[in-house]
Amino acid sequence: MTTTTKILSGPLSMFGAKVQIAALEKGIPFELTMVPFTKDDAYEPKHPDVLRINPVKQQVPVLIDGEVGLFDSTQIFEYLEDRYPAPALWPEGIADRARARQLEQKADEVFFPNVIKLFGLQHDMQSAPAVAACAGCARFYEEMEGLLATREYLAGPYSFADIAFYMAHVFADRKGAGMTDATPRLVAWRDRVRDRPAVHAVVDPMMKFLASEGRGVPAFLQR
Ligand SMILES: N[C@@H](CCC(=O)N[C@@H](CS)C(=O)NCC(=O)O)C(=O)O
Repeated sequence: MTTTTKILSGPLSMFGAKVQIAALEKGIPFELTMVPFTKDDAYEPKHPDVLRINPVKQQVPVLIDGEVGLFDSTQIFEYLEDRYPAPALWPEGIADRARARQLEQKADEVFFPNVIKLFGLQHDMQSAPAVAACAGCARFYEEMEGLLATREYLAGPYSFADIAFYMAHVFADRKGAGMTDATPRLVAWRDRVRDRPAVHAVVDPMMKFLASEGRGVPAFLQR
């Protein structure tokens, strides 16, 4: 018996978008459920599948594939790569894979925490913590610019690391810490990733949702 793969995400979930993009890149048919999302950006009421599979954190994304139920976008990436190896989204070779995984983790855990700080500082972007968070993003952009001196994508071939950092930086841009002309290779990378059909298929509806609510859409995503 074949079962349908299910992904639970949210209309503005950057972690959910990572998983959706990866599944599309791998050509995995899936059923998408957008969990309830209130006007004040709360994920309420919690979807029963989210409560069942992620009872403590109660967060999306959640993936259900037959007997497997998982939460956390990075954990889901690992499962998708094992379960659907082609096309590969980790590079070949132990060292390159380790570097790619580290980059994916840094996008979520080193870069994105700056963006989370900016969420609460939009009213005072001149404050010391907001300036520090923007500087943290700029430093990270410089580091990624350095990597792109010798390769087209962050870890060599297009990978989960690109998906993670692309989505994180879309939210950074929304919150006032987008990339600039100071990192031209990174800007070109951004446009290459943006133009992938799987990325469009996920990010376009997200931007439409933002626009429908009168919220800002990053300039590089306005058409
Ligand atoms: N580390 C998790 C983070 C997931 C996360 O922060 N999800 C947010 C949406 S982007 C969420 O569900 N928030 C609702 C809540 O915390 O109640 C991942 O990579 O999936």
